[in-house]
Amino acid sequence: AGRRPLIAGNWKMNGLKREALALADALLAGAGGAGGRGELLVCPPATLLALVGERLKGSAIHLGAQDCHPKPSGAHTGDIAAPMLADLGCRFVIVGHSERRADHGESDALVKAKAEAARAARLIPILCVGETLAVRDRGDALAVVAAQLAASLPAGADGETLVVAYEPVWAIGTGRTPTTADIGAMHQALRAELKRHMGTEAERTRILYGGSVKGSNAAEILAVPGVDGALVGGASLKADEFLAIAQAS
Ligand code: G2H
Repeated sequence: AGRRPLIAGNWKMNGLKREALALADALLAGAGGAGGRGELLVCPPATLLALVGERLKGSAIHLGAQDCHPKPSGAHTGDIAAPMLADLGCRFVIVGHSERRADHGESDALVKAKAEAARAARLIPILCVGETLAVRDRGDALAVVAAQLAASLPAGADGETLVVAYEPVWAIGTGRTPTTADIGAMHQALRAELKRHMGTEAERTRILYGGSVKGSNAAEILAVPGVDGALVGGASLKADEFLAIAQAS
């Protein structure tokens, strides 16, 4: 329904200043000629946001962060608040990535609070959901992921102020991807769940796929009905791979 694809690079905990600038420069050099309909976004680690943000300023490549705290400020040593990210020029912030849910025990309730904090700071949360292999093998993936979405959805969001990312945990960094039929079925289930909460705004909300997306499988994945872009980890660290994914959008 006219949703512009979003191709988002999640750099995770990778990169020092030099290589980050080299990657940003290579993306800037290639982005113009890359083709594809997609909007481009990179999410460097927090330490690189200011530097990469400066370099990308005025370009068509958006800046995003990988996490935020649910509170706008306060005594939370080591954490980073959403207004601080907005202040650096971020437009987006990933929340609820499975690595944070696993490494830091983040619950749906916390993820929801983070997504609401992001929206309050005028950032667009990229809300990640996805099932484990055990859940997939049990045949419960659609129901479990829809419930996860319902429990972590920020209040009041519309299609412009929310992005959802479906990332099956067993496909992350493993080189394994679900079948296109499974991806399509999940995206359909997630949009139906969004409809229950957001009504017609669900049709305007982008739902990305993430998990081992690379240049060679991007066209097939991005062609699945209901897939409105990709959240790319490993392949986003190589400019030519990321640009190839953008080209396929
Ligand atoms: C899933 C994805 C990016 P990768 O975590 O969020 O990573 O593309 O390396 O599987």
